[in-house]
Amino acid sequence: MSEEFSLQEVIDSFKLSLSDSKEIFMDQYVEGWRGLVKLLNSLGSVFGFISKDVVNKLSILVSLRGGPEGAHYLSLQSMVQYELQSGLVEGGDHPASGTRGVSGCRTLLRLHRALRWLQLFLGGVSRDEGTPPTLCSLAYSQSLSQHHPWVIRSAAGLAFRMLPPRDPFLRMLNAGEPPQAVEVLGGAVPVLGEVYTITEELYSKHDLLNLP
Ligand code: 1PX
Repeated sequence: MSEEFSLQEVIDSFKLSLSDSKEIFMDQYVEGWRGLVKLLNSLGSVFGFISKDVVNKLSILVSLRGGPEGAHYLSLQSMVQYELQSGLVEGGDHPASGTRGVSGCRTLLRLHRALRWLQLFLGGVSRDEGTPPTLCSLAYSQSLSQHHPWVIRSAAGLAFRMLPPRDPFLRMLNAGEPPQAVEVLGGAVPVLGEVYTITEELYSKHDLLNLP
């Protein structure tokens, strides 16, 4: 994977994360997020606190996947089953993989909620319903913000105002000129939507949507 952000690479990773039987593979899911971090990093230092949080969550998932229990973290479905059976969902210690007090399920839940934000935001941009700062803040208020305390909400609000206008934003996606980038974006939304819906159903079925 190149150092530069590519929207197509992100879409491909999330697409590849879906198996034929609609399981979601962890490695490709993390890869998709790694791609998004590249864009966050290129947006400037006001987005640093967001990127740091995502990187931190990805490294927890990568440690669990690379640890002795790694086989259980092959997919989101196998992770949920394993952590439920082992009493780890609320946050267990995994000394061998170096993670303590956190679970894969609660860590991934934070990214899952953010994926809803992304789906709403990119949907709005692709339909040209407003400028990136406006759409970003609208999508945030319809999703993630309910899970964040005031201090995070206000820092996020400040960062959103620093987002570039539509055309420069579309060019940052590295998916061609703005009209082509819009087309690629339109293709991204259903893929993110499918990953989101499958995860939402999985978490809801096991009553994991409010993990602390
Ligand atoms: C195709 C281009 C799309 C743009 C890509 C940008 C991807 C950004 C993804 C943002 C992910 C945010 C993850 C937040 C996870 C979270 O909720 N963490 C909080 C709770 O964690 P805890 O472990 O304590 O329970 C944590 O407190 C969060 C801190 C960071 C602030 C999160 C603000 C989220 C704003 C989302 C919008 C990002 C703006 C990007 C603009 C393009």
